Amino acid sequence: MKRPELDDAWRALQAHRKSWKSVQLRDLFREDKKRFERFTLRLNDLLLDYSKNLITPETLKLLLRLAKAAELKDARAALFAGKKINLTEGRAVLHTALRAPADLNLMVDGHNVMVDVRRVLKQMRSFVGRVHGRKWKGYTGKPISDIVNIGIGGSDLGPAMVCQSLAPYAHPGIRAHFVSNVDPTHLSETLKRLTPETTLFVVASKTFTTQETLANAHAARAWLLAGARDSRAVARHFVAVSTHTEEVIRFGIDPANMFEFWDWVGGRYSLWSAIGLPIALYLGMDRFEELLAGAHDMDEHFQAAPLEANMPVILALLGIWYNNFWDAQSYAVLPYDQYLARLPAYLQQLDMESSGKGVTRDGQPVRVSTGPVLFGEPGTNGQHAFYQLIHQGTKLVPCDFLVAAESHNPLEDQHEILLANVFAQAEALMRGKTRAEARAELKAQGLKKKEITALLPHKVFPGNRPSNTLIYHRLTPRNLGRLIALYEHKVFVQGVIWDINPYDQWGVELGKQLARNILPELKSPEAVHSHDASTNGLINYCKGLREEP
Ligand code: G6Q
Repeated sequence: MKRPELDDAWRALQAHRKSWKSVQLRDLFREDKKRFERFTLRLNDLLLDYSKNLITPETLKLLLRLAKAAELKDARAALFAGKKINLTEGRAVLHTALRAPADLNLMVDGHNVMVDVRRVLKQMRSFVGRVHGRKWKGYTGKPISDIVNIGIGGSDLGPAMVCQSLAPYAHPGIRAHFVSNVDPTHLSETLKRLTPETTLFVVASKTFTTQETLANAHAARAWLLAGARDSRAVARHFVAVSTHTEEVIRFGIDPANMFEFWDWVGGRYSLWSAIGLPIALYLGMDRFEELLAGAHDMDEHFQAAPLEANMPVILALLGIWYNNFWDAQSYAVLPYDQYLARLPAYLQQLDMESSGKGVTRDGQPVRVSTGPVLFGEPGTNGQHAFYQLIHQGTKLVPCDFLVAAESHNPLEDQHEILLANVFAQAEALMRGKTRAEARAELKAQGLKKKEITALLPHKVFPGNRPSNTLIYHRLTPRNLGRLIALYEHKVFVQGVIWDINPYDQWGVELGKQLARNILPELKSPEAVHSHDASTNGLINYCKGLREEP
């Protein structure tokens, strides 16, 4: 930390943390009848209840002091203005421009990037219209029924998660599939269910050099041509989304069928760009634009709301409180919404690739702990699996619960059962169960004194386990846009306070480099000796197995 005021704010929080030794959340709720009103925020129908956190007004005051000392407002202004805040790649970070109102102008390197944004949105709308209007036809003249997005990481997780989340809004007659893994099983199992004449491939790659994506795209083209037996079919069945026209041409896709985006859109922040084409194809362009509008709602809130009433800022500061002052190593995202089943995987990339950094923006080793391990599963499934550790384990796992007040699929009282469970989990984590409460229960069950003594320690819940609850009316495109942007800005705020660059990902490079060396070794018949004993041993053992019948 360079700035003394930041050190002071940090030390004040360390001192404050010590005062938390004997505080119980259930007591804070009893003492402050306004705790819910005090610690909730709303944006339209989206409500964030953060009252079940290990905080008092004083905690928040000190956390906000930290945000101010980190000059958060200036950093936020630089983000939205298109300053090159991705220092290691020399790039602006402008996913917010992709969802900005149509009349905005935003200059980067002397060029109004909004002209490009509007052009590509128009191109997407026209293309989606042709596909939905059954005017875009496959090589036998049949309309398209299946979209297969071939991409990985940022070129897969966002659109895949959004399509799954918004399935109730799907355009009739269009199915969306996502192939990311280089494991040939992923593509093969997907194609088994499809027929070439009605399938459209969207090859999505910012660089268009990603090994996995190109391997899958080449295999998909061979599958198409095995059916079509005419290379002209490629133009009817392949479109590309990329920043690299030359690479798209090299692959053999007509640049007329290319949807462009730009280096100022980071991979894991790209679903708002043409990378969202499969979303637009699956849901329709109007729904895609509602998603953008939702994200823009959150952008406006993030820019305009005072820090103490600012959802992304509050979520970020709470994360910092546990990560840096309670030594929490992980963080659980628990959607009580089957449509959001892929949200934890999506947020895993957003958060862990952005915040998993060990050096500061100017290249010094960080002095504080950075991003936590994020995990999660939809409720109620997780309750029957890993929640035990969250309730009674030795680790503090802050949780975010997400739930819609209304289901898209009302079925008897099942949604009410779901709601009862999400509220109960947050309550149970907060309240816990004291020794006295547990003892009274066991007594009421008629257990003998000796049995009670033996069982009692197992029946106690320590409580004081923090959680946020995000609740919204229905999971609409607009609400989903708001939620995703909320987490994007949370990651940004934490990056400012930790003084790291959330927009690069050099940590994924080494494995890629080494895989490039190993591939030819695997293909050659010779035994391999160029690595450490373990890597040599594994490669040679694997080669031996592959020679067996
Ligand atoms: C995301 C990362 C990474 C990237 C993939 C795919 O922020 O940069 O997940 O999206 O490696 O890259 P391409 O889009 O270039 O194929």
